[in-house]
Amino acid sequence: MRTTSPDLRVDLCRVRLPNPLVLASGILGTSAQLLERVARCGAGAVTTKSCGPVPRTGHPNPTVIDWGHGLINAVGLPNPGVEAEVEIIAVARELLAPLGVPLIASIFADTVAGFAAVAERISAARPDLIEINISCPNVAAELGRPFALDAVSAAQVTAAVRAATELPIIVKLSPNVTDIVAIARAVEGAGADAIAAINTLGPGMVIDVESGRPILANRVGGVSGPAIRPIAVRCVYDICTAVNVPVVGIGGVSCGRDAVEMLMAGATAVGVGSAVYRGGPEVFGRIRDELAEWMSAHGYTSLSDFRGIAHER
Ligand code: RRO
Repeated sequence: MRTTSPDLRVDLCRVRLPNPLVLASGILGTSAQLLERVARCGAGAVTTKSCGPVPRTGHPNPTVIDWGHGLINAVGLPNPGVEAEVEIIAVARELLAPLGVPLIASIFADTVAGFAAVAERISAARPDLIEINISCPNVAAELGRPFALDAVSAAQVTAAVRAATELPIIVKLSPNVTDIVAIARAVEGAGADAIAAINTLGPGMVIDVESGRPILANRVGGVSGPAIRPIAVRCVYDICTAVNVPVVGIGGVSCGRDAVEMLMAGATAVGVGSAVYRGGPEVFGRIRDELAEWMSAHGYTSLSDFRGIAHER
């Protein structure tokens, strides 16, 4: 008997994704051609590396290491600045359109007004969605405390960006807080169309025991990969109980089973980041196929058949 393959399509803020797997910001999102490559490998949407008002070099090397159970990074927001990013997005749009893979432009700034200005400028390049990165853990010394660490400032940034663009906005939250639900509620109230959770955990530190020195030049960095997945799943689960906007679940997803878990926690889409660093962009096709196989084996024909079922009692 022939069985039809499950329908992996999903709508995120009225933007259609061919499957729920999203390239997380910060991995391979630095050029239009890399974004296209990831899309061709099977991603359902791709996110650019976060871009700010002016060019930044980022931190000195080493900036990323694989510590055995995931990554630790202090890349330090290197980016070409919003004017150059507009050009990258314009080319990426052309390359991605025939593939039907939407583009998410990730932005940051060090002030509320800066976020609004970058959002307004980036909107002219017409990405499908804008991700507001208020949660980078690696630049507090230069840019100040992340806005994601308290509900009032997270809401201020969200409201300012809301007023600056008509594009759908996704606010990326930090796990490094005592009450992520309060922050999720605040950004929803301020006009977020979706929430991405989570950014990296920490900061953490890895020391080279032969030299006795921290390995990252920045000494500390954000921890990602399989070790943080249970924290990400808990954050997504808790946020989904509290808000009505869709959630992009990010954190340690590296196989179809992990994507299923995020969806069961209530995520509408699933970010993949560190797994791409280890396995290359081909991980998207693998995770997508594993997700489809799992659904077939369990008799599910669409993602909504099991999204959020971990909440059922
Ligand atoms: O560039 C970085 O160091 C960085 C960013 Br913008 C972020 O959002 N999360 C992270 O772990 N690293």
